[in-house]
Amino acid sequence: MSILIKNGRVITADADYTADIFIEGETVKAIGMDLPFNADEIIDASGMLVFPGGIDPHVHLDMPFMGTYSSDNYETGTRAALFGGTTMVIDFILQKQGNTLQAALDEWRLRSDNNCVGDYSFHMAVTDFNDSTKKEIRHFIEDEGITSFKTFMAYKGALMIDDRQMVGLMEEVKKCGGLINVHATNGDMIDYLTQKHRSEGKLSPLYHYLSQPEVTEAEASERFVDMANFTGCPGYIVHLTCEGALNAVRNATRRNQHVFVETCIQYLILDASLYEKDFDGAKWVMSPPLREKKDQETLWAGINQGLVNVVATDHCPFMWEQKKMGEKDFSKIPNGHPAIENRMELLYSEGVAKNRITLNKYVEVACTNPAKIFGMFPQKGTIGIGSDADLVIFDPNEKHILSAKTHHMNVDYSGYEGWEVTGKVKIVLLRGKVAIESNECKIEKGFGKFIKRKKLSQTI
Ligand code: DUC
Ligand code: ZN
Ligand code: ZN
Repeated sequence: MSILIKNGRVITADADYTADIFIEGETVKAIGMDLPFNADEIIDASGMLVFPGGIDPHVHLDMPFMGTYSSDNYETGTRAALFGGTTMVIDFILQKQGNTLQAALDEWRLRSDNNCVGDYSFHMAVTDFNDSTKKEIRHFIEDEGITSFKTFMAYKGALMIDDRQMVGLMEEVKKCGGLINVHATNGDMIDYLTQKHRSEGKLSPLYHYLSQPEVTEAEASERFVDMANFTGCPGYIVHLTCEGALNAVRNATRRNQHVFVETCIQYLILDASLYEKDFDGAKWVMSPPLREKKDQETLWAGINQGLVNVVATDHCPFMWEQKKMGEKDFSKIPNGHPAIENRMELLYSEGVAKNRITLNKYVEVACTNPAKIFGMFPQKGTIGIGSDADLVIFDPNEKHILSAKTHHMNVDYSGYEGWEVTGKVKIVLLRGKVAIESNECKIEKGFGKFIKRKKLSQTI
């Protein structure tokens, strides 16, 4: 099967030109003006932008969490991702405390294998680092292609590890050529503030926000950066939200340390005033919480300064009925918000169309850097000869409205209901196959492939 995409404006992290793209099988075979190839299918991309497929390296599908499961499974979640121009996701496996990493991988595979529509990989969350976990790390990096290890400095009593475990894990991961991802917030402080608010009868979603002030994230980010510096282990801070935390990373650059930083689309465009809407605020109960307008400015600037490297989602949807588990107590609201389908269009509309970032920067943070940092470049994350033909054909001018009535995520509300966005994903190709066209998904569950990742480079 071959496809010729004609006359698109091809955008990569470092180039912008008009060309044809010839695809044969799963990969790009040629790029150039007026390519002289016959193809089984021709797509006219005149007036359109052509991006590499988006990569969202932070999603939680079908995940057991806070007494329930996130409501998108591997089929609905990866399909919704494709509708929004994201061709690959990296999901999280959670080790159960007292169990092995292998047991967790086996459990996650039962839910994910043969169920994905789009491509996927896993990070391994280490929630119990001990002598036997230590022996499993090399196998994951070298044999399973799972090269990044997630740690939680919060969720005390459930997922959190202490600094002793963190440093031990960092030493081992560094030795084996992997990377540590971290949820960097101070779990003890958050636990104290949460219990204090509950004992004072302060139970609305607003107190979720007030239990996780900026200092809890700034402090933990600084501690993480220091431990990464001490051990020499490559580090990646997930869902960084605020000025204080970014300053910790900025300070580390003064000693020539680089820590990778991810923010999520919601932290760039939503703010904490949404928690003032009584229980409706539960739609945006996530950890860390939304912050202030000044933090949004810091994060946009951080992208342009090269301090923020990736824009992901932390997609972790729950139906409204599930959110209502915390109607009488904010600490029981399942944490998370749906965005897997909206990330690429929102980032274009709020970032590129509003002149906050360039087109090249857009591709860099939404496609290329996730592929580079997580060991998939140049197979993924760019448009080049030999790369997987994961492509998004995008109309930069079409305006449309986001709504739960029209989205494909398995969740009955939208965090962006009624938002008008400029720019629309029109056609998506995944490994040379048309996956999305005319607002329809053309591929089935099982098409999505597990992508084994390489060891990580420490530079991007
Ligand atoms: N934060 C969330 O909001 N949901 C899932 C896990 C996390 O860290
Ligand atoms: Zn997290
Ligand atoms: Zn997460």
